[in-house]
Amino acid sequence: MGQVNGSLVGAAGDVCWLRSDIALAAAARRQAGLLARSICLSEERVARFELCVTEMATNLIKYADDGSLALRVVRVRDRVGVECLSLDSGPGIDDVERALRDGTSASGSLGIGMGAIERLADVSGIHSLRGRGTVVQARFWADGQVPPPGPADTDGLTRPISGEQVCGDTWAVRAVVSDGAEALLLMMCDGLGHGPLAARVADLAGEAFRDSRHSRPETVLQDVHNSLRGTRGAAVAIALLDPAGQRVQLCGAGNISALVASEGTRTGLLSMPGIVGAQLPRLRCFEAAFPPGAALVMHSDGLSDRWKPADFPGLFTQNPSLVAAQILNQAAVRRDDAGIVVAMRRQP
Ligand SMILES: [Mn+2]
Repeated sequence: MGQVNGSLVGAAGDVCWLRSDIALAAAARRQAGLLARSICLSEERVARFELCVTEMATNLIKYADDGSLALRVVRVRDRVGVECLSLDSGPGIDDVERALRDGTSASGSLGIGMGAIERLADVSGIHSLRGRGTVVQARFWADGQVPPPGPADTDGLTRPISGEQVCGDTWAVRAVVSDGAEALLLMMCDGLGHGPLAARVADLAGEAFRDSRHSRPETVLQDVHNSLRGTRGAAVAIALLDPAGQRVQLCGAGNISALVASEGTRTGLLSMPGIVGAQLPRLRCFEAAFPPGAALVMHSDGLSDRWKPADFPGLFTQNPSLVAAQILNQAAVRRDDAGIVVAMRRQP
């Protein structure tokens, strides 16, 4: 195996959030075209992405109480794609399987058009909680090829506090060598406050995380701390995920929530009180098992930590983008930036 330290697996990029209103479909279609052309999707596939996004926008306006679309460029290792996520607060779909078959949604619910999205997109998904809300995903890879799954699949999502364009929360994932085997390092960072100054802190943390030569969570956190000196500071947690050893180790300072969900159980991983960049406590690592089928979820205090995996039946078999989107959809508080990162170990 080659040297993989410093190889970025994924990171938060710009996310364009569009709230549901009568202009949504036109705005979303325009944004979809811009993003798809920015990664040089073929014109035929640009048109398909636009069609998907228009369908998702139309569904939101017609059938959802309230909702938004998140459009973004996604990068996983050296691959690039575009994605649209639809998040709404209800009423939800009674029968997702049935909704995937076109025209069978007799009640004229959100389900209409879901079959078309599934056929058009390279990767699609839907997760619905009756009365609480639905998330829908459509992803197009630049070359149309779905990348093979890694040792653990990761993804995240950020949303700025309403009224701001930039987000002070960020996440990133890096491949490292730990004990001779490939492992993953994940960072969740919440720059204090919000707006451009918090986003600047998030950018610096992202750079420090990417450039760190280390693979131990506490050493990487120390590197991030050194880079954030003189800024307003951040809450940061770093997790080392070792698929071969089936363990996750976490070191955090400040208010970042982290838990491992596995077969209905939930193991919390503690962060120390402190402010990264200003007041770093004596660092300690906490450890939990990470067996096949487990999911590691880390998020900022822009999401309530009262949610429980048991409240999300069927979610943890979905892909990490959809998992991140539904937890953010259900648990985010509107008065802060929201950020979440998820790692999932596939069942063999
Ligand atoms: Mn916060």
